[in-house]
Amino acid sequence: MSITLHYFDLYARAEPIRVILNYRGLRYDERLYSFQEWPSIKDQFEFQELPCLEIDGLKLVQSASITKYLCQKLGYSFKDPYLNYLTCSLVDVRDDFITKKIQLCWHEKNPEGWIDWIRNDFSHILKAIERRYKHNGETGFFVGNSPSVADFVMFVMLHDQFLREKVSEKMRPILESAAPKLIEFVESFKNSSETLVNYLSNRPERDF
Ligand SMILES: N[C@@H](CCC(=O)N[C@@H](CS)C(=O)NCC(=O)O)C(=O)O
Repeated sequence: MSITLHYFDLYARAEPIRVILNYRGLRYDERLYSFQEWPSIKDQFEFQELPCLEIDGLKLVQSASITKYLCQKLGYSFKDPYLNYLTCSLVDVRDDFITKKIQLCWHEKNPEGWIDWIRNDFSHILKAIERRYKHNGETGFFVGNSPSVADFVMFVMLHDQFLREKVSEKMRPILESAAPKLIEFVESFKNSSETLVNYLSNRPERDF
């Protein structure tokens, strides 16, 4: 299966896609565009935005839909409408989160405002996410007993924003005080895939 991910040199909206592919140990190529060259190539993509994933002879766009497509294709999904809703609603939570981060950190260049927003406005969402995790019985997964798109997007959001080495000194205490069970989830999910652990130790360090 030939797979190519088109994006910029960022984690941002592409990282859940990379994490799913690596969790499963799938090989893929990446085309990372510079912001200088982007205007001359954006017409090649349906909504003139990235990420785009080429797979199965298709050019898929819209990051949340790409993650759901991949999970369905790889067997990380549920047929039951309610279980499916439980997974997709967490995809929406992560989408809101990354959209807010892009607005504050990228467009408004206000990283301190971003941290304040997490402390003051996002803590109650972290608590609600933790309640979901506990309600599922702390199985190591957010829904049922197997990986789903909910785990991939929550893993990326929690690991990259709060726990990875570069940010953990400042950010880990916020998560520890609001929703400590989510730290256990991140550790357990990471260690459930050797190829994911490998990817995380070898991926380029990116600020965003
Ligand atoms: N809803 C879209 C948003 C995509 C989006 O805004 N992508 C940004 C990068 S994160 C982009 O392509 N910016 C370049 C542009 O709009 O010209 C998604 O989730 O894929």
